[in-house]
Amino acid sequence: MESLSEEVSRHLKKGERLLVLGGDHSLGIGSIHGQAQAQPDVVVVWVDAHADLNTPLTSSSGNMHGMPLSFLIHELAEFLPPTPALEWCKPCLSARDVVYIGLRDVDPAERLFIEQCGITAFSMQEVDKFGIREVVERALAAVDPSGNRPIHLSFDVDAMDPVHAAATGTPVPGGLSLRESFYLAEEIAATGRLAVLDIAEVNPLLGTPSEQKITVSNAIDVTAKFYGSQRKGDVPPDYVIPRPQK
Ligand SMILES: [Mn+2]
Repeated sequence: MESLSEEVSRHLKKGERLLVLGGDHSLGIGSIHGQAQAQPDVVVVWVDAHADLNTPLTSSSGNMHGMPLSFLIHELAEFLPPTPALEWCKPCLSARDVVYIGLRDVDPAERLFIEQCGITAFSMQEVDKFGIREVVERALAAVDPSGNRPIHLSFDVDAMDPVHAAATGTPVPGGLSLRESFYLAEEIAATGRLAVLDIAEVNPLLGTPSEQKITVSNAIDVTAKFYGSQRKGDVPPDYVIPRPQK
């Protein structure tokens, strides 16, 4: 995790953009920490069914993949016990630099942290209420009203409905449709400020062969949208329409 942080930081300092493939969502610790070292003004859009905001003390499962953001947000530092494996990781985000989209399975402590620290959160309830267009607009306005900060987009495939992404460790019904996921990705791409993208929790060992295929294929398609592929059609820069010979 520490080496991931160093790698992300090193590549960003060279002016590169990064795609970090998971693996479980604890990769967000290294990925975001690394970006914050290179780009201290980073904002984080966390797209997930889960808030991943438990501390080792509030987690009922003890799974590190349910905790990554708790190690990164200053406001939670007082709730964290010493964690030997993560001694290198110092909080690097303010609660107001983080926004959630897609939540629908949030533990009590996580809900309280969200409320008390003032993290902007759009659960599936808000997606239903406002529509994905307004949610994306509000989410970006919340963390980056002036529209000039580098974006870290952390995409857990379980944000999508299990119909579209069943091959994942903790699927939760009632998630983002494929079209909502595409729209979100297209809008983030359109900002031109996506510096690091995490794609987490694709697990091709889970589910039926058909579910595995669908999950991987959808994860690839959503990833392409984050990098500028559009549903209205793409034209490669060197493409020329063939004409008949005269
Ligand atoms: Mn999740």
